[in-house]
Amino acid sequence: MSYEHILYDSTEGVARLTLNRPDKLNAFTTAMHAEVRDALGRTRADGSRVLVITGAGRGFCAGQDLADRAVAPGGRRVDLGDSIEKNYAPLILALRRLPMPVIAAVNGVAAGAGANLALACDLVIAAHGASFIQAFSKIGLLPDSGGTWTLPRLIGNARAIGLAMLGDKLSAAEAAHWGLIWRSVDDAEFPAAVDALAARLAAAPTLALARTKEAIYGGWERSLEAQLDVERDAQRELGESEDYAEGVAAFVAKRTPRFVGR
Ligand code: LHQ
Repeated sequence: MSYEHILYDSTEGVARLTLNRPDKLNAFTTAMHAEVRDALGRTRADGSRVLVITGAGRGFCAGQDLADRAVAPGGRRVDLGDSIEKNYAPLILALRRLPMPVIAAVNGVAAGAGANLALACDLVIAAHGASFIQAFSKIGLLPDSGGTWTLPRLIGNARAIGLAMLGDKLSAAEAAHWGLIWRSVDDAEFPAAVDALAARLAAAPTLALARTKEAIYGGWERSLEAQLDVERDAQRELGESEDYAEGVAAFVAKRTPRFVGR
């Protein structure tokens, strides 16, 4: 499949998916969803060990393209649930299930489903000039793409409800201060900071990171007792991995480990 609305490449273990409709602040159309789905399907086969999602131009993603025929009412009834079922929900679940870390490199405004796409990623790094807007209430909708699940878990009900009901812009710095995202960095340092983070994760023990994200996200649904069992089982598996053997050997030899991701 060739891409019209995104860019995708993978080099040295780093897959980079760029939403590429800059004139529309990279708002999602049905066609763009199909391309993103296809690209996500490539990441494992092409040997990627980390995925970076970012936006072309001055925005990260303005959420659903409100002019797309699939969702624009214009006097007719539209089934928004259909678009969520076919496009947004599978996208969010695919990111959570990807057995590698996913970085949202938020270069500019992230609004509506664009904000919640970023928040579904494992690490969110944003440029100071970027912002997050739960734009849904402005058009009579509720936060989707996992927003009602993710927001309270990250920042608590009080702030989640404030953001969701008011739809105000939250700066990247404030988002980092609230614990909504991992880090906010100076605009000038942003590209290098993203590259450094991606390179570091691409050289990390990928299988251990995959089990870490599974355990942390899944833990919200479990008791402590059940979670301890999950940790035991995962540790048993990881204890047999090449990366564990390498990690211990490198520690004992006082050298830098060379992880292969298995
Ligand atoms: C856009 C969009 C956009 C189309 C900017 N669509 N063109 C799920 C399932 C089904 C249906 C419904 O929704 C969902 C999930 C959702 O995501 S709902 C929420 C959808 N998103 C929004 O409501 C955000 C709408 N955008 C904005 O509020 C502003 O554009 C923000 C605050 C993001 C940025 O404002 P500015 O920096 O002032 O830029 P702008 O408004 O001038 O936008 C630049 C261009 O991008 C402009 O096009 P034009 O041809 O006039 O230059 C906008 O129309 C276009 N654009 N967002 N979502």
